[in-house]
Amino acid sequence: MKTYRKSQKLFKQAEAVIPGGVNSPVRAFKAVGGNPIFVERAKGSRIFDVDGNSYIDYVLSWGPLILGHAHPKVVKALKSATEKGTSFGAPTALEVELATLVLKAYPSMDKVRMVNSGTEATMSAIRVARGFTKRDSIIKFEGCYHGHADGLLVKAGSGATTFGVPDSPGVPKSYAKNTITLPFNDLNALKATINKEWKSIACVILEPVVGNIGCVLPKLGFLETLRKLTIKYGIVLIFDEVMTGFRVSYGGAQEYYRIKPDMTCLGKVIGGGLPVGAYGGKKEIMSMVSPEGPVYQAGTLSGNPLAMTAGIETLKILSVRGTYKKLERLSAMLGKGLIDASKRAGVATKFYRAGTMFCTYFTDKEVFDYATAKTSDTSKFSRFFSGMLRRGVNIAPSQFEAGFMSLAHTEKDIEDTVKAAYESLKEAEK
Ligand code: KE4
Repeated sequence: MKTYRKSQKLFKQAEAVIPGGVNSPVRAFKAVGGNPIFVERAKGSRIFDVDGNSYIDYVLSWGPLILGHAHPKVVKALKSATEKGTSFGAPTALEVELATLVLKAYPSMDKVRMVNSGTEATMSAIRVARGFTKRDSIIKFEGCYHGHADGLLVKAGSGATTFGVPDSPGVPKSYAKNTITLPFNDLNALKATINKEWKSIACVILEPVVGNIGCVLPKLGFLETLRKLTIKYGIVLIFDEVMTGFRVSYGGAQEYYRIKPDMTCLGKVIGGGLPVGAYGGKKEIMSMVSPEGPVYQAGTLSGNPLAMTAGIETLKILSVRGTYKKLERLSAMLGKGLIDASKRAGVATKFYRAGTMFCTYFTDKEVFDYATAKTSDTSKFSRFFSGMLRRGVNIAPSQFEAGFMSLAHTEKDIEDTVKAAYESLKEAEK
């Protein structure tokens, strides 16, 4: 029987010194109830909590650890990099090496700038798009999360094509009014909005596969039409591939769906578990970025040698022939097993997957946007989550998050996961 005494004690201490006891809200288990486990260490496909419990991990730090935790080659490279100094605030060859690897994988980009988080990447990309087009409005889609910059914490105003309203206290109405929020996969709303507002629209930003409401796939023709419309009206198309990058495929969703965006945001995997974000695009757009151009963006630790080292080692391993074939085989095996477990347990679920990211929704409806994702039975999901945790499987503590596969997961891990899922599904159904 698992005990969580040390985690519970630590959580009490954490709540006294950190807001909500965590440094990022989703970690607090608010969506599923109970207290978070505190992790002591991780290796391969597993994490180990401070009470000595171990879990097969499908959160993988919300995506970055696609090689699995503490990959020996990444650890070795980081150790030697640390001995040479941790940050210089001056250019290094490592930044050139990672930028070159990223541009090779994402040919839609001519140049890329390293930052320290996905939030910085999207915030900066939007600023550059506004500077390039001299327009102020942006379009985003309901349920897409692009980090916590003010102008992105916005929900749809009343009526699909009116400007947004703040989705968090502290965001001035004046910031939100430039953000139009539309339903994902809704081509009618998109066409109506762009036809009406194109003169003021600098960019459309989206997660090409929406990982922040679980795993929502673009409908056939949605991305293609979006690409055509944005070209027609001179609107910058930004693919936020912070999560889908190197996850949906090595070249991200843009490779998988064969769409060339004007700008791309990356993060997570390219840092190999260290803080990195990146934004890039066509040279005529990126030439706007200071000091080459007038749009200002900066960062003390941008491109720091440790994060670059972890990213380079990670991409080198990912670029080895056959890697994504193995990732696809493992991900497909898990998907098939989870779908089968739901059928055997007699629980209505919908499973979606794009490469190595996936989600099981507790609904019998097809999920293609925020509204349909919200038809999920979140209390049933919470019971499922607790059952999986008790059985040694760590999944995201929210129905509206994606799960992730790593190269370190084994067939035995997946068999054990499916077994735990079957038992947890039956339990959740009661
Ligand atoms: P960060 O600022 O958290 O590095 O990246 C923001 C971001 C931007 N774009 C996409 C598509 C993202 O998924 C994210 C962050 N993802 C969440 C997971 N849903 C991070 C987890 C968290 O907030 O703790």
